[in-house]
Amino acid sequence: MIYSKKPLVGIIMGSSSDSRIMQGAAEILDEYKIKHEDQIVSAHRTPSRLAEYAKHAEKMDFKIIIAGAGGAAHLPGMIASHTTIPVIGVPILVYNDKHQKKSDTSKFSAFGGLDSLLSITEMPSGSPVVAVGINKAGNAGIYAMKILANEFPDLKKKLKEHKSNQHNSVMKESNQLKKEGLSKFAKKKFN
Ligand code: RP5
Repeated sequence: MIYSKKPLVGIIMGSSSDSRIMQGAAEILDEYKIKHEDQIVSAHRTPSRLAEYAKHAEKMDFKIIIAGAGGAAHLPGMIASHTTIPVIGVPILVYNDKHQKKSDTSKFSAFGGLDSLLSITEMPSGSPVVAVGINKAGNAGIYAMKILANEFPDLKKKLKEHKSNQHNSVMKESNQLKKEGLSKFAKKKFN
C-alpha cells in the first residue's frame, strides 16, 4: 500500500558525505512504501536555503522531517526553529573520505559523533528536537513510521508485524544456541 502519492517525510542532510549513513532512513521508509523527498541542506554553507527548505516542507505538508548532520550539527535545530513540523535528528559520526590524502584519523570527527549528538539533543528549552543514536538513521525511519501510524492504521499493523518478526528472529537464534551450545554457536557465528 502506498500511503500517499505525495512525500510524507522530508529527509535532509548537511552534506553529500552524510548520504552513506542517511540512506538507512530511506531504506526502511522504502521497505514500508512511505514516500520521502531527499535533499542536501547545509545550515552553514546554504543558510538562506535552510529557511527556504522549511517553507518548502510546510508547503509540501511533510508530516516529519528527518535531519542528519555531523560535527557541530545545527541543521536539525535550525530547521526546527523555522517550522512546527516535528524534526528527528540523526547525529552523524563524520567520516570524510573525499580528501584521499588525509590521514585516517582526520577523516573522523574529533569527538566520535558525541559532538553531533549533543548539538542535537542540547537544544535550549522551548525548541525541542528529538534524536536517535549516533549513525542510527534506520531508527529515525522507524520512529517516523510510528508517528505516521497515528494517521494510517495499516501502518500500525505493519509495525506490529515488524515487532513480531524481531521476536521470532531472537527465538530462532536462541533455540539454535540452546541446541548447539554456546561454543559451537559462537564459532559458527563469528568465524
Ligand atoms: C556537516 O559537516 C555535515 O553534516 C557533515 O556531516 C560534515 C562534513 O561535511 P563534508 O566536509 O563531508 O561536506 O555539516
